[in-house]
Order: sequence, then C-alpha cells, then structure tokens
Amino acid sequence: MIDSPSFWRPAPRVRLKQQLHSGYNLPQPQTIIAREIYDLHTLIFVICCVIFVVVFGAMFYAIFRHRKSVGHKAEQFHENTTVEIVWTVIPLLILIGMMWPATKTVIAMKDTSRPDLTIKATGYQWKWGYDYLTGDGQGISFYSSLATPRDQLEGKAPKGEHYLLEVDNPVVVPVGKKVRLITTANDVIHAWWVPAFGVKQDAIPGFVRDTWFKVDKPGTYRGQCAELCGKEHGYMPIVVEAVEPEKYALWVADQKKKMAAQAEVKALRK
Ligand SMILES: [Cu+2]
Repeated sequence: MIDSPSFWRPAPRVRLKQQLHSGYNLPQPQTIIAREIYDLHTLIFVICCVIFVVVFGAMFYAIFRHRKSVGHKAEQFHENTTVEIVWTVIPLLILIGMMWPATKTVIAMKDTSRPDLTIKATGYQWKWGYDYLTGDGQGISFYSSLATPRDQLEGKAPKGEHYLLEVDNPVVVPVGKKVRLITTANDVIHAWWVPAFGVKQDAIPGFVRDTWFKVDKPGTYRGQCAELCGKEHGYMPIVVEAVEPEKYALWVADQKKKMAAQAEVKALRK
C-alpha cells in the first residue's frame, strides 16, 4: 500500500458540515455538473411549489365560495372538449419545460469525451482500488481503505470529525482538469458517490461504467459507497483530494519514485 507522501500537505479542508448540510439543502456544488443538478433541483422545486399553490388555491377557493350551504349548485360540464384539451396541454407544456433542462444536464453528465486524465475505481468488499490509466499519473495504483480507528467503530472511543468518512490513501486529482472515472467491481455491485461532485455511478462486476468530474476548488471531498454491498458497506468511504496542478505533479512524482523503489526491491528479492 502506498503511504501519503510526507512533504505533500493536503489542501485546506472543506468542512464536512459545509459539504453535507448547507442548511436543509443539497450539498454545496463543487463541479459544473453538481451546479447544474443544484439549479435544476431549485427550478423544479419552484415549479412544483407554484403548481401546489395554484391548484390548492383554486380548490380551496372553489370549495369555500361555491359551497352548497350558500346555495350553489354543481356546474355540469361533462365531455367538454375545450376543458379536456386545456388540462392536457397545460401539464404537457409544463413537463416539456422541465424535461428540456433536465435532459441537457443528463446528456452533459454522460459526456466523458476528451478527459485530461482517466482513473479506474474498482469496488471491493470493502474498500476501493484506484488505477490511474492516462495522464501524468499513468501507472499509479493503490487501495483506499477506511482509516477510522477500530475503537471508534466499537464505541470505545469518541467519534472523530470524519467518522467513517476518512481513508488511508485518498484519490488525488488536479483542480480544473476533466477527470474521467471508470467504475467496475471485483465481487458485488458497489457505487462510487461523491455528493459535492454530483457523481454517483454504479460499479458492477464484469462491466465498465464511466462518469466524469472537474473540480473547481482545491479541497477534500468525501463520499461513500452507495450500493448495499454487504456487512461493511458503510465502511468503504471515498475521499478525493483536489489540489493545484503543481501540487498534483509533485504527488505524481513522489508516487512514481515509490513505485520505482518497490519495483527495485521486488527485483532484488528474485
Ligand atoms: Cu460497496
């Protein structure tokens, strides 16, 4: 397993609270896709609220003003073609108005073309393995396991700030670069999920799926496996360190040095 390099300092930590709970809303978006999802969520929510107010307003008004006790009689308009067309066309237009931006975002989410680097994430029961397939870091490969001490899991020690959301080897990526993430699994279905990136992709044994993200700001971003994958499903978090490209180059150089040293040791043992 590859240790975190000693010279390389992690970027300023984005507080977990900020990431997971921005009030009662979605986490603060950190990528263009996450921002689009966030805006879409707001737009659709507003549309739903307007429909709610209009429909219930009209209903309660009608119930109150036209009640039988003040002498109203029910209007009869069965098989009124105009009414039927109106209440079909209006919802249809509303749905098209919602579908248009949503479809654009879904298409953008799936556009993994022309990445700056490609990383393969493999789900294992119960950890993640990462292989850097293209880019400067090509050839880097490591496992990323839960780093929360056993004592905390067993309730013998107070829970730390990043309880169950900390790993020994985080995935390191440069900010402002398009990262294509390929997901697969070794045993059962897992899912690679980092809420702040707007990324959630199943990792399926025997299949290769992909997604992408481009992180705006340096920071530590956390997520979890999002597919029930066995008894330690909750113990395979994801930690992504997004760093400036210069820092990333230093990290890559350090990892490569370590890999070369490991290869030498192996050769000597033969
Ligand atoms: Cu899993």
